[in-house]
Amino acid sequence: LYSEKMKNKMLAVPMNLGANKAGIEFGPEVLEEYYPDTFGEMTYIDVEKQRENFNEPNLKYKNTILHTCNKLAEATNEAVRDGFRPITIGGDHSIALGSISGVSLEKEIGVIWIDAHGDMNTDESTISGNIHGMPLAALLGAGDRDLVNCFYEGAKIDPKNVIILGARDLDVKEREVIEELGVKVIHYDDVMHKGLDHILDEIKDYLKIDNLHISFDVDSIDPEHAPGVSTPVRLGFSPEDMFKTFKFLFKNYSISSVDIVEYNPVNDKNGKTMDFVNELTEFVLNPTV
Ligand code: HAR
Ligand code: MN
Ligand code: MN
Ligand code: MN
Repeated sequence: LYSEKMKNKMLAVPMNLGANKAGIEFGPEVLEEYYPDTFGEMTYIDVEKQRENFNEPNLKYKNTILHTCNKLAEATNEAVRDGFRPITIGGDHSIALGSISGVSLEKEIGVIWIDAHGDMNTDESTISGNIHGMPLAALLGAGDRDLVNCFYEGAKIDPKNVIILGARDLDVKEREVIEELGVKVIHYDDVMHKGLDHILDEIKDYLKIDNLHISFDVDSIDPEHAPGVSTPVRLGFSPEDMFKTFKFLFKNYSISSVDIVEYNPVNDKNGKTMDFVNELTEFVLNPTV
């Protein structure tokens, strides 16, 4: 069951509005240009600009982001119904609101959110107003009603089936949201102190669900190895650690769907982030466990 081969459906979302910073929108096309064998078959979700409400400075570009997430949700939903594993290439992390909503309508899923950040802000706790800091909270039913009701009404996932892995930059009020909802966080500190093997055992003991969505933010990796992101945070996983983690996840869970987000080619150095994203995507497309 767990290492079962699935057909993949590659989706690309060239959007930066959730990060409100230039560069991330070029991710998919740069990957496609340099690695056509891996990224040549992506279906692009267009980002159609919607009229925005500038009285909502805590929800920047909400309407366009929601419009895009709804289209993405339709695409991941259809992929799952047709027996495919949707792989979404971002784009900023707000798109996970769409990818996960589409999958969760078809099957009950857990989520492992691999990120330097928690993405657990609401429109009330946010400092930046950037929606890429909010998708996980919205998926759990917290925050702005329109975000929470993306694709279909209400929460999409249960906090007991969620782990944030590798956090090392959480906002003060964001921590309160995490606590209120009861989401398990494995801080990067814990990974350093306990070692990755111990952490993987901990994940296995905690996440008792068959179907798992992996939402992978490239900024979870140490910026020494992956500088091509919009919001780098010092320290973080090595590429080797991440391959080990992905192997573990594919071995122990039925991976319903994957996001790979926040790659920003403008900040990359010698293409090393791009090379890493390519290698990781190759593994996801053809996992060997
Ligand atoms: N927590 C900060 C905020 O809400 C920074 C969020 C940065 N998010 C990402 N995605 N890069 O993880 O604005
Ligand atoms: Mn439209
Ligand atoms: Mn993120
Ligand atoms: Mn992040």
